[in-house]
Amino acid sequence: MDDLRQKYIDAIAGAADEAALEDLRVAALGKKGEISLQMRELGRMTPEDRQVMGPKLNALKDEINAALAARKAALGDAALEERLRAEWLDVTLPGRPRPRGTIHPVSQVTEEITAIFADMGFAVAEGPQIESDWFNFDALNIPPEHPARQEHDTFFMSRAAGDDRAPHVLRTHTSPVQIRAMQAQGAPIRVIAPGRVYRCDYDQTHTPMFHQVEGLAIDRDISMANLKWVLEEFCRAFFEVDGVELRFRASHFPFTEPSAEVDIRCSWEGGALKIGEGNDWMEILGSGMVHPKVLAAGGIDPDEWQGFAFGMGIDRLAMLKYGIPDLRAFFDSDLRWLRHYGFSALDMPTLHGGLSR
Ligand code: 2NM
Repeated sequence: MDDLRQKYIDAIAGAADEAALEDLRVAALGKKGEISLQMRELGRMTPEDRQVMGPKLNALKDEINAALAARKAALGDAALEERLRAEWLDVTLPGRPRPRGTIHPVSQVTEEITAIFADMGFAVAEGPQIESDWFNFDALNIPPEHPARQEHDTFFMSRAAGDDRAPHVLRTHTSPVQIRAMQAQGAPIRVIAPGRVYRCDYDQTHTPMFHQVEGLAIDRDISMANLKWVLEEFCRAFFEVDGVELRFRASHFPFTEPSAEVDIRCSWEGGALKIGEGNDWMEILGSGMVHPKVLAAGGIDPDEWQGFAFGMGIDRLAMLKYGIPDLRAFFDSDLRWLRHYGFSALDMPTLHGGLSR
């Protein structure tokens, strides 16, 4: 019995894995196991021998079961230790390098403007950058002989000789998008149209491609008062200043009547622009009540509906808000400029989060 005991205790202590342990359990305690066979012998013993051997065999069986369980636990611990050693990770190491691209100020400001107007119920409308001259001019009350048609420094699409399709241009403003939106949705309507526009002009303050956002709100009883409130709300939210003050100056656009240019109160002390204080005024946008002919071109009955429209330059708004001095650098694709003025890709503008954080 001592030999039997020693044999199994040693074998269990040396078992390399759970499978070896199971083999030992079967060899000792299985149906035909050595200890099981011995226990079956008990029946043939004298009562005196059985009294001695019975408890000894039971104790041996318990001891081997306990040794099996202990070895199994030890093997499990060793396996866990090995995994902990192999899968060790220094969580204080720097993270993976982030993508190094940044959001261009024009994209950031477009998102900010969109969030502000979305909050006031304006949807975003889009349209083609190559437009027929009807959508870009005629529909906006700019007939062929109108001087504004020359002032727009239009890029004309070239046409092969004999091509008699309608002349097309690179859109000089996003107003044609508003015409298309009116035609598609009818009244009432509330949309903004942000996007690229093109004019053949290049100097300190002009690039041949730039960005504009225009807004349009049409209903049965919309007035200049609604226009003023919407623009004040916009400026308050965009410049993140409570005390904005706007000044409406009578002006002229072919597509609005009456028309107003809008100035914002500001100061330029020490070369730094401050919005909402000081004694200077800076022009920031154009606006007015949509001309009846423009409503008609959009398929909307001017006897039943009226509304306001406005337009502003996104690039200039980005320069003003983020203190970017040179417009032309916007489109140079200079990585150092983009890293300096760009925004984090994960920092999306929201009204509740503060637009520019
Ligand atoms: C401006 C100024 C005034 C304008 C007009 C329209 C349309 F298509 F609805 F008639 N959209 N935007 C508008 C009005 C644009 O930009 C300086």
